Amino acid sequence: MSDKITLYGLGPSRSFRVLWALEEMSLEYDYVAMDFADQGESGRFGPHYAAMNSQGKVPTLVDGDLVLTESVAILNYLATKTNHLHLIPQHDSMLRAKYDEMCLFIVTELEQPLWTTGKHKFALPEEYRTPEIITNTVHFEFEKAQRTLIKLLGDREFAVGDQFTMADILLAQTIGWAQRFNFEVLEHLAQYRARMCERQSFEKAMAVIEA
Ligand SMILES: N[C@@H](CCC(=O)N[C@@H](CS)C(=O)NCC(=O)O)C(=O)O
Repeated sequence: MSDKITLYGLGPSRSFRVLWALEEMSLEYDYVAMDFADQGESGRFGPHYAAMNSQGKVPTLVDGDLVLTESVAILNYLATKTNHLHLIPQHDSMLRAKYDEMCLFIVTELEQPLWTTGKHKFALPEEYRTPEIITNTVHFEFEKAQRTLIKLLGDREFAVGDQFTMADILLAQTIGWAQRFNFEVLEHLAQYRARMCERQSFEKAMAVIEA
């Protein structure tokens, strides 16, 4: 088994969070771009990939004997592994609580209308898709989540505390997802994302998915 980290991903999807993080940490890794159209043995439902990720989803990260499949768990693992970069608060329990609050808000509130849209546009089997939900409901929910997020962010430069953390990768990728799906993104959040995307690590991760 390779001692290099391997990331299985797909374009700007949630796996991009991990790709960006790997670039931020300057870790060596192999990137495997999944072909979701491949329904065969080497595809996402084939035995090799299914043994690592039983849902056939991305991201999957392999680091030695460790196989991890949830994007936030992967970000937190990598941040802990490279402790010296301070990409996750570890010793200040109040700051760590705010970090957890932000990350959980992003995945349980902000991301959900976006994922509902994805599910009802392409991810669910056709007979389970409900088109009405993605014309109205999701936009109402996303707007509400954005208003709360702006309160959580206050006038800070970063998602949590006073420095860049994995929460910024999570948040900037999620706002980018909303823009890709043509949701109306409030100016404060669009500006925040534009600032985060000025990082070299973002440019490098983009170059990987565009290669
Ligand atoms: N909670 C998981 C969600 C993973 C997920 O749903 N990934 C999407 C791409 S963003 C996927 O692979 N979808 C394929 C499917 O649902 O069949 C995470 O954050 O890693």
